[in-house]
Amino acid sequence: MKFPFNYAQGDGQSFGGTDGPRSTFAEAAAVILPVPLERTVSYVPGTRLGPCEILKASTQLELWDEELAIDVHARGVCTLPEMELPFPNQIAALAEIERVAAEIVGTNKFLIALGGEHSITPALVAATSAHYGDISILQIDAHADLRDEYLGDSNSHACAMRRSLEYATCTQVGIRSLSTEEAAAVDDLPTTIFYDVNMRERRNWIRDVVNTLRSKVYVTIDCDGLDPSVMPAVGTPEPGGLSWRELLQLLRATFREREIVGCDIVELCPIPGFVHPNVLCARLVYKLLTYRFGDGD
Ligand SMILES: [Mn+2]
Repeated sequence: MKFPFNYAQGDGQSFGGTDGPRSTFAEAAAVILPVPLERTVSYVPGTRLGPCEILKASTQLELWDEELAIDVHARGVCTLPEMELPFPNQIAALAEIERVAAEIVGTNKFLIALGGEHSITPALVAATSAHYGDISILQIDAHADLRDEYLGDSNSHACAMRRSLEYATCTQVGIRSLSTEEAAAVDDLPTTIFYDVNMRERRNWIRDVVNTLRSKVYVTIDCDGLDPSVMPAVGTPEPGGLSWRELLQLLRATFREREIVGCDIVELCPIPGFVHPNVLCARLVYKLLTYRFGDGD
């Protein structure tokens, strides 16, 4: 993809479809970037189809948000074409993602990236921290993703947060899968983990999560952080996890108390003919936009 984008209305799939108001890149307050990277998947493949299916599902959404009583599309939402990532290796692909993200974040627009596998997150965090300085990451995920290397690859999806910690501190929520080596390394890393097994024992766990975060926050949502009975379309499912309502409560509290400077939704692995997970992700994009622009902004 070249920058500046030659984005004319009618190109590509747009969030919310063609019925709602659409913005050019220059007009938009929020930019949706589809990043269909799939290189290091270790179990069920298909996450490269995630961005396309989320955008398709988004055409079925009403534009009105009843929770905050707002239609956030009026603030300007621009959907960029899917990134083309025909690179010979993962490092080159990630460099291109970081370059494009830096161009978007550099305009102070609110970036929502749609994966693709979780390995895209370090590139997005690198671009965001380069522009905004000290940031925290809020990660919702089943997996710690703190391996220094996985199957000989330090840029694997299983290393996504370990690489991201090179740019930001992290708070990890809903974690219920990590290796013995990761568990041993946690205390020496700049991360705070809220394990799914016991995080709800804290009286006000959502407030406790928010209190760990710096004033500027990047949010990365791995779909498998949700309960797989709510979100079955993931490549590496784990029992347990957040409910839809818990996820929204956590996000709304974080957006109210902190400045959210970028987000990604990753690891949707669409199941052919089974649309509810795609619709969930589309609604999640809409909620991120609504909480960013509709709640006391
Ligand atoms: Mn995960």
